[in-house]
Amino acid sequence: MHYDIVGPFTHNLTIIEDITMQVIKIKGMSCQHCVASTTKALEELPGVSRVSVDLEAGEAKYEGDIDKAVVSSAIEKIGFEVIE
Ligand SMILES: [Cu+2]
Repeated sequence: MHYDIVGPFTHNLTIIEDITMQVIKIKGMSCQHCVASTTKALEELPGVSRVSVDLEAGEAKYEGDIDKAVVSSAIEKIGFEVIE
């Protein structure tokens, strides 16, 4: 019996990469200083990388498989709120 594992495996890797890119909505950011604090707080979390914060959208994107409660508390610690 022959199984072709190469095709499906490669395909799954692409899907996993999409899933690990997280988007959260943050309330309270009003200037570039807030963006910098938020970026720093997220980058300091273990396993988080490729952080990008959008001030106008009130959004942060990051890559990483981390409990959202940990992310929320890190954001709350610097004075903002994760609303989504
Ligand atoms: Cu600010």
